[in-house]
Amino acid sequence: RDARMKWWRDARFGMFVHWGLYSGLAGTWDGKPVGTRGGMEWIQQRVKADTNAYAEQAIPKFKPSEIFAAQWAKLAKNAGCKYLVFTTKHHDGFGLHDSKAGDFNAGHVLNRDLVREIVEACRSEGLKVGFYHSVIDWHHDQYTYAESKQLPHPLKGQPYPNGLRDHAKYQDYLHTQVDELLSNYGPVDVLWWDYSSQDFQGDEAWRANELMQLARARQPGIIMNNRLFRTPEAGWSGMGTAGFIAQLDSQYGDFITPEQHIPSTGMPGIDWETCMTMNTTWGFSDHDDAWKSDQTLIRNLVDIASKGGNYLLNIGPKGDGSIPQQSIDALQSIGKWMQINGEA
Ligand code: JFZ
Repeated sequence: RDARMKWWRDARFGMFVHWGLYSGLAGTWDGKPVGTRGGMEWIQQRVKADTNAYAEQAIPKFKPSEIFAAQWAKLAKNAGCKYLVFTTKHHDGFGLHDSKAGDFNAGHVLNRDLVREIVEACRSEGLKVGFYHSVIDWHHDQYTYAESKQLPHPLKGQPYPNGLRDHAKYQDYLHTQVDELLSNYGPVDVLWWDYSSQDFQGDEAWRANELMQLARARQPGIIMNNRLFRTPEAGWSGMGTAGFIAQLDSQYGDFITPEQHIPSTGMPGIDWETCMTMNTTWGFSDHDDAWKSDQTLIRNLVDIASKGGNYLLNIGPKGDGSIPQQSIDALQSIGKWMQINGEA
């Protein structure tokens, strides 16, 4: 484990990217702002849309340019990031790759493999590359959500449209897509799982042990975060960052991922990476103007690095893949600071 963690322990700074169908909606539904704060990658849940209504509004607004991936990778590189983790699939279930297992993905909808485009762009800038992958899926018609035990879902509590569901079918689909992602794109450095709930987690929810074994078999050097399980041993205790405890049995992942939160004393002996937004949303919103200052972002980086953690700083590109100007400016400022003060 030390061998596979080495590059990551030295990295200190990575770019997180939330980008998918929600990005084109930009926090607007039926022509109206859904709010000005909070995660707009959850817009489907916020407006309680079923997957068809969601896809109908979102797909026409998701129009990746030809050069978006090169732009991300260059910005990350110049900011001093050593790795880039992006959403291969978020909770809405829309995949960025070209999957043989289903048709709700960029391959079928746009005739493009956006995962390949992003991986190639990262490689050509010398960045390590990570796949965020949501085990929650609001699209798949066998994903089970109605019982109280289940994770958030826009239609939670309502009867299933198709009668009873068979969650095992969803698990098979999840495993197949993870297999595709780890088999068809060369080396993948990080698998960033998201996420289990207290009541619905691990083996019961995702056949998680098998999933982790699959990942290690396909990618012997891969490292994974701790969100596929949710137990004290996996470094969780309760919902939210306040409940994070500095404990991780490595069978549950290689590193801990507190969110929007820097443990005050670090976590001695534990590998940790805090992920943060630059405003208050992960996915792009036209309505969130709560941008953090350059000074705050740089202080976070210094604070985290001094406590032995990694900073995974998020951008939420727009539907065409372009990066909000505020994020470009901030990352360029960080890059200048890194040139003067960072290690090579
Ligand atoms: C999850 C996602 O729901 C969110 O959209 C974003 O992708 C973020 C990086 O990850 O958010 C979570 C997941 C788990 C907790 C909090 C936020 N948790 O249990 O503390």
